[in-house]
Amino acid sequence: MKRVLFAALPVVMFATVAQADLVGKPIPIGIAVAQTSNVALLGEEEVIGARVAEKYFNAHGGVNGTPIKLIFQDTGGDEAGAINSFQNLINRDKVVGIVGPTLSQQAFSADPIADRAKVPVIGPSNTAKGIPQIGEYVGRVSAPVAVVAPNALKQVLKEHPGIKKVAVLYAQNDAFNTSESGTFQETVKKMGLQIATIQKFQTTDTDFTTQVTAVLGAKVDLAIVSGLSADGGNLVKQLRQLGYKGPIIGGNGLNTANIFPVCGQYCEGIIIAQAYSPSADPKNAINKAMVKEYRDKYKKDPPQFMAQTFTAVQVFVEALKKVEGVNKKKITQMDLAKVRVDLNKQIRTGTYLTPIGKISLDKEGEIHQENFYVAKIKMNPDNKTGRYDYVK
Ligand code: 1QQ
Repeated sequence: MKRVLFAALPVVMFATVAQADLVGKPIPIGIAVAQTSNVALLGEEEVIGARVAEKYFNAHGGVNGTPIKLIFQDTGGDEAGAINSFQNLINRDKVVGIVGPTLSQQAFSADPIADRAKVPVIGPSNTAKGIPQIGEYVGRVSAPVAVVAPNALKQVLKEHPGIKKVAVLYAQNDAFNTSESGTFQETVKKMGLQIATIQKFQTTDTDFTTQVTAVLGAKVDLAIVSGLSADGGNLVKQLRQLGYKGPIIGGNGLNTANIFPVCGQYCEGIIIAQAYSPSADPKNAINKAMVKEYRDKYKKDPPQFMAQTFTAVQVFVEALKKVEGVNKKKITQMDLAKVRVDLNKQIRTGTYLTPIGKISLDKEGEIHQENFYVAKIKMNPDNKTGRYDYVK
């Protein structure tokens, strides 16, 4: 008799503690992106995307009537910051899932922690090869470089059919840039072009004289830069200042208006592939609503990282609804560990009509997306502001 009682006790206690995590509160979703450091140039737009999504979905009933609450953790730009943020969100804030981190470089360190804790992660901007393969609980809404980056090359060749020799430059201390440059190099070769020089740098570099001198010496017709915002912007600037006149393709790390003050007038004409276009589909109602909200506040079109982060929150909200449907129970009455496991499953079922178009996540957590675009930077006469003109 005694034995039975002792055996039953911990089970009862566990159930009570676990249920108290969610009961009576809005549903907590973690947002772990870079709000400080150089990487904040990229992460800033993700914070906005998340905030706009929270407002939008709560105004539309949240999760079958229960509001969501986003819990923000600043990861900074490095791995330690991302790990710390993930641990806080998982253990202290008891979130149902995490949107983040900003960089693939951070994801390779932080995502395994969520994976081990069985907490679903949706990467809003992790585009390196191998992200969904980190683990069962890791997915992304940011299409991989392998499908996005080649679009920029195709567009440039259309505009400059005479291109033969190419310079490839990349930040070798960053997982995404290494991955993206690999894709660029493969695509260049596949298109029958010649890689005349490969130049490496660090995301912390500010002086690119050595690399630029090599590019000029190689007499190339095209330069392809894979860097994060600040280093990439400075590299483009120095390429132009030292006399490079050909077209420049920038990678996803240059895909933010926050580089405009870095390269100034020299940003003009940089060509960047896009996984989002604000005006691609006039019938896309959720995109229209998101664009309107953003335009009203910021007086310009929303950028890709903003739209992707909105999309990540949307996937969580819709999958949470499906979890309630399957369990015939409110999320707030369910055990947190079960919510996390079921949520991860539901994320990978069905399709989502999002601002970036119709998408789905496969079993592995990889995004399947229908359309990609290419934009060219057009600077304003003040040389500090500008826009992304869609050319495809
Ligand atoms: C990655 C990226 C960055 C440019 C995101 C901001 O694509 O790290 O995967």
